[in-house]
Amino acid sequence: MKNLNFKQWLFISIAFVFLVGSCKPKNANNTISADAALKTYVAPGKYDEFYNFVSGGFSGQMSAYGLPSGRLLRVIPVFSVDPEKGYGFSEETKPMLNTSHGFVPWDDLHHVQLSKTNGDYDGKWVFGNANNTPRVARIDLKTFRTAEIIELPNSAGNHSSPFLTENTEYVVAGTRFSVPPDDTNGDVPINTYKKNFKGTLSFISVKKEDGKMELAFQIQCPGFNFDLSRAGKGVSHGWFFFSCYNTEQANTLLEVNASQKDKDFILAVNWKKAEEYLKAGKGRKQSVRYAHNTYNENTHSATSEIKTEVIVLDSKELKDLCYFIPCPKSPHGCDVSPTGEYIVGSGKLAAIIPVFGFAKMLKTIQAKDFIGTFEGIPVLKYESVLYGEVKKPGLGPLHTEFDNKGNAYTSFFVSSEVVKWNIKDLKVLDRVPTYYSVGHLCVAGGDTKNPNGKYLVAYNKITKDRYLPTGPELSQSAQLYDISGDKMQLILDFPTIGEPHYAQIAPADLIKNNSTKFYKLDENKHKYASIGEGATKVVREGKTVHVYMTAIRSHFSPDNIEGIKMGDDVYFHVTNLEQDWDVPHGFGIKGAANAELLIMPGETQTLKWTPDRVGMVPIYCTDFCSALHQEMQGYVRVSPAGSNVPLTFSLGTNMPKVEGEEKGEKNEKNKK
Ligand code: K7E
Ligand code: CUA
Repeated sequence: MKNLNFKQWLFISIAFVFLVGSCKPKNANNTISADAALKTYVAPGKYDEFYNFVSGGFSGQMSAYGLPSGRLLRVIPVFSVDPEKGYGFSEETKPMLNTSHGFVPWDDLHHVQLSKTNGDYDGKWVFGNANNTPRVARIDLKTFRTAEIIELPNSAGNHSSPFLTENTEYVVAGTRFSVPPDDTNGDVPINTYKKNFKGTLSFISVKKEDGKMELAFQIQCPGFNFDLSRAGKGVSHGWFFFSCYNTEQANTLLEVNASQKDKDFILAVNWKKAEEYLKAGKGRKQSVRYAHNTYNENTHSATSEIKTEVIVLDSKELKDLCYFIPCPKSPHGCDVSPTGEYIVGSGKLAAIIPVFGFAKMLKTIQAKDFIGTFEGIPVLKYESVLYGEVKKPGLGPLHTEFDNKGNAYTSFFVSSEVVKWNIKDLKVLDRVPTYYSVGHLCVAGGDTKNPNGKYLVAYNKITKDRYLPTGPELSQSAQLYDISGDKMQLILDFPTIGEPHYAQIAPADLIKNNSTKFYKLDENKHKYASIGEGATKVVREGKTVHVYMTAIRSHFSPDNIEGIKMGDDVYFHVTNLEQDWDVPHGFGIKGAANAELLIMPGETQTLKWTPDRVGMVPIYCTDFCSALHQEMQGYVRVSPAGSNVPLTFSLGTNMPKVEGEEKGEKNEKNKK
């Protein structure tokens, strides 16, 4: 079959929408065989075999599921505020969402990447990208918490991210939108795209010991849309591959104008060469502004730093750094086989899947077998780099992953299926429908050097008729397939949070035993921590009041506070004194323009509250922590601005007056 032109493609797409709209695939309800339930059944009290880390899309978060059960284990707040956990609401976590634009409470997380050593998952961290305000986050798998977020200058729409090299040397991030560089005047006509807009690839280095990220360098490229990327591995270690679309460089109606060319590009980047250029001082120092936010587990606080410089390498001037491989047609996924020998391009509008050979690419470069240059970058001859094409695979290929038996699995959005094919002979071996319109898929260990195989999950964009109706918006969903045999077998549907894009599956054994159980109180270096109830107090500094508070089953200390006045800003610094697994206490205060705190054992978190009226304000623990959880409460008295009610605080001593006792109020701090 020849490549479809745009009109043909449009016709097929429309025909498809009609089909899906009017009838569902045959046997949609009968595709589950009788043994599926056994294959996904994880008995109560038993652990799943795998963790599945799933992007939350427009929820901005990441979630962790157990496989094969499909049970949701945790939603990890990353780029969006989460009132459930106080993320982005507590004073300690607000700096995590700081950017050069100020506090940004939301983002769009598309891709997850587990850290790797020697090309296999090492269970230390999982990275996620922010697609809106370009950022990369690192989540610590000891705590399942976001530990670091770095913003990316010269970027807009951080889509081809956060893909990483086989030893997590770098996390890369290619900009989806090309834009005028940050140090130029961006106030230019939009139709000067070709002249003024640039694409930027960011290389973030990751420190082996603690995962600390630094923006090592950027490569300035022609103004395209960079879509996805993968690092080379094994034989191709040292290279990175990025899919590019809109090589037409259109700035309007991309739907049509960026679908003109028969072939777009995969950009091959020699990052070892980039390191040489960097060492040789070939980079240009550019003034920029970006935030770098880090969470410190000892102070239980995040800090945000604005950085002002980045080193940029120019792809036009620096030879042997970048090469273009022509790829049909508007490529989306760009995936590298376990050995690193093959690079699979997936043209959204293509009717074949091109598979490129890494060795052939090197030969083509050596022989200077170019068909020209694009903005100074050599364009390699398609036929010379091509290993072969998968013929008639399906419609709208998006993403490919690999198993441990030499097979590849590609998702097809338009024809709504997963297709299994052999990497060596490129023969299609099996196909199964998805319900419906699959985006990403993932295989257990599917982007490593040694995939686990066994399971494949398809992440679907449309779930019409798969679940009970829930109003106009239906859940997005995942479908689990057993791929251990010759034929793929659908064994489970499970709904997901937000919109799942990419996900990864790692063996539970890699991660589960490293889990932090609680924070040690004697390592708590929070400035406002109260280590023990004896350390609790309330301190006024002008119009700011600091409440040093503790929580332990089942009371706060103090739980009676008087002398707060209108015009005060009150900071409740709550330290959870528990030293046991899974005993959080919560903290809520009536009328606070804020969320609760959810404080883990040994941790201190701060809720800022500005009283808005005179009167009595209750506080309470929001997490059912003991039989007397409902008793875990207290009162804060708010008086008028000029009032002379003294600042007092107590626990257990502020009892009603007995008749005959001296007049006047008396509050005493409870000394323990
Ligand atoms: Cu959903 Cu990776 Cu943003 Cu493809 S992307 S589907
Ligand atoms: Cu502490 Cu409920």
